[in-house]
Amino acid sequence: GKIFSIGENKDRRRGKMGNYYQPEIETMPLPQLQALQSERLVAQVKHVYENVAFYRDRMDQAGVKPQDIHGIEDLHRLPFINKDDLRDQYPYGLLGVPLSECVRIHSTSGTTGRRVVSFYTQEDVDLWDECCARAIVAAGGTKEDVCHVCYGYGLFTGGPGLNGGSHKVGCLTLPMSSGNTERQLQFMMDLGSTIICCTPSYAANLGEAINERGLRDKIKLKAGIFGAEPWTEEMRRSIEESLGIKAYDIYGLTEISGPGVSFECEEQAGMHVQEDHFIPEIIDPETGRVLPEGEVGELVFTCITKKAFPLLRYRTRDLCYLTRKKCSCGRTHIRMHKPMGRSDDMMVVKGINVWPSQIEAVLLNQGYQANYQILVDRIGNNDTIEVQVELTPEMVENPTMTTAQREKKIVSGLKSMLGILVDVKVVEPKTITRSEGKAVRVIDKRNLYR
Ligand code: DLL
Repeated sequence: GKIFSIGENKDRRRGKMGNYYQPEIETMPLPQLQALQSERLVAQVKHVYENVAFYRDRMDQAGVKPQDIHGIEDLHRLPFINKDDLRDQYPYGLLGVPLSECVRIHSTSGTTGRRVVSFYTQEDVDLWDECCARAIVAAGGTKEDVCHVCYGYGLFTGGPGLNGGSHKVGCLTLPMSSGNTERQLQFMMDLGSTIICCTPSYAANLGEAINERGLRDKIKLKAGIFGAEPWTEEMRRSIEESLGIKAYDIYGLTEISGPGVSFECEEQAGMHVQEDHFIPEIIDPETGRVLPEGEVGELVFTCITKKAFPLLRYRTRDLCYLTRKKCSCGRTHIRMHKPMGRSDDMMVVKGINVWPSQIEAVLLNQGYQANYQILVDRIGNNDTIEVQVELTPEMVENPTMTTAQREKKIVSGLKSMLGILVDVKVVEPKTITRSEGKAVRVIDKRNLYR
């Protein structure tokens, strides 16, 4: 089918109900949206079967032919693909079009160290930019805005994705890339940046730098679009407060295009998945069974419009749940809860599953900022886990507790969250390395011996 209004943004509207970039798609009634998905899925399955030997083999093995797929109700019949398949097919094995049709690659070393390279046709780039434009408009962006992009530019998708979206919206785009905080602040003040796009950990660092320098009233920021790593509601509140903005979550992954696979609206209650391009499913990571709405499991995506790197039923390893509950923003697209962590970010410490986000929630609830690190090791047969967290400057100025009291309080908070005893060390401000892109929260020395 025809891909809706590529590059057209004349239909952009700021309604009472919300801000849409493409209202007729973003608020499309569900039956119509599902009919569109079905039509696109059928075409996509045919496309990959005809053009990608890998899929043809997999589908033949699974005994499914393109003509067996009549619509989204048949999606579950298709085989999954996972990160290992991407690695095995590196670099060209999953290409859906001749290389001469591709105009760009992006890549990620991935949290697990495996390289993933994804390819884009010009049309794929346009669709992706459009996805990012929807996210920017949902965060209140218009052509009057100055959009300060300090996600990394280069192979990482963050910078180029939000940059493309910002152009489509018509914002004045500042392609800052990451790092060099002094320069970020200078441009932010001189050019009056109103929207900032970066990782939440870098946003927290910028907030800290701005407040330390007393620049808060020289900054015009009103909204931030933060993603690429897990972050908690506690961290959202702390960033909103320190930068004086509304902070929106955005999700995506290189394999499925980049940022903008889903994004938050003004309700800040889960991210709308751009269902006209990506069909999400939640599965039981053990059995592969599709789970009903509302249950937590592994997020799986099927790309129904992308042509160069058309992944079907790709297992992301991200854990979350989906909801079709009506959203007051007026969007009809399904919402995903922010990933609580990846199944491969989960640490098993002393036999207990531990996600960094659980630890972060405890720390921020006790008034710390997200300057922490988790050190895991194994001594003999015993796992050790230590959390180091910085005192905030206010805690140093007005000490209400001794360090020992602080540590004891965190230990007990972590005990009730995780059920295990964690060593805690409260350290001086500025002792933990600041991140400019994705923060490194966990140092697991046990992995060094694998
Ligand atoms: O991080 C794309 C991106 C750039 C998203 C900028 C948002 C903003 P990758 O480097 O391939 O791509 O990493 C993808 O990061 O599978 C999640 O585990 C994690 N992730 C991305 N966004 C979020 C988020 C980009 N909002 C991996 N919350 C994904 C939690 C996220 N985790």
